Amino acid sequence: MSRPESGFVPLDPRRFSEAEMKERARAFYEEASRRRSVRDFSDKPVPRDLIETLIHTAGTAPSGAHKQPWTFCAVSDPAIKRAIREAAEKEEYDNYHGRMSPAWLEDLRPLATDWHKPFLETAPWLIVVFKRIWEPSPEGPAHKNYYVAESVGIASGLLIQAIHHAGLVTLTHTPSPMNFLQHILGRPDNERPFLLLPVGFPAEGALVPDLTRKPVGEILVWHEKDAASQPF
Ligand code: IYR
Repeated sequence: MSRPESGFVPLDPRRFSEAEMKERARAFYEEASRRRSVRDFSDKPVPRDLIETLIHTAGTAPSGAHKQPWTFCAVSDPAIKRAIREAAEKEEYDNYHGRMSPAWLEDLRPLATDWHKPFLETAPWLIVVFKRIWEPSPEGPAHKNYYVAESVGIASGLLIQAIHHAGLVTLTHTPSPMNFLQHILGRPDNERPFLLLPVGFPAEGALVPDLTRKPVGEILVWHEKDAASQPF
């Protein structure tokens, strides 16, 4: 493959034996499969530098044209958390009292969610993920970013996995609409809120819904030449 002579450096890949690869993949699956969305948080503090490392990891995500179109706000200020809770509960009250369809409410029933969002104050940190639609340019017109939802979605997935890996819990909270976050956090016009992640330790005795995940055979479709598809 031809590449320009400048602007490239050698890749430094890690190499494992096939057995090591399979073991690493299996262990990572085991770890990932333990992750649960948690709504009952402890107020036990989480060190600031730990949060910083988690966000550093999120920032390793690939992004369209490497524009890195994300900003992460880490909120521990109780006054700001309260303002976010009040605004989220106001929107969610309206969602649960008419804005969500009967089918949607029925689908949420096993999760036992409602408009009360105490975790927005209990959790020691709220990480608010913003997508950057465009980049301001001091001279000339603003530059539009590319594949912003894909890029920020991948960064958020990495962040969620990093949180889990560190032994903390989170919830992909989606108050809707959530433009209030832009105002409360004073974010500029090129940013839009994407996800709200309360982060902390689970409350003592926290419960989670008794869910199962789809078996891999249900989510995986093979397309191979000459190979009979192998049911798991
Ligand atoms: N955003 C609402 C409703 C809600 C939607 C989904 I999709 C969930 O998985 C859970 C809740 C709320 O946060 O309550």
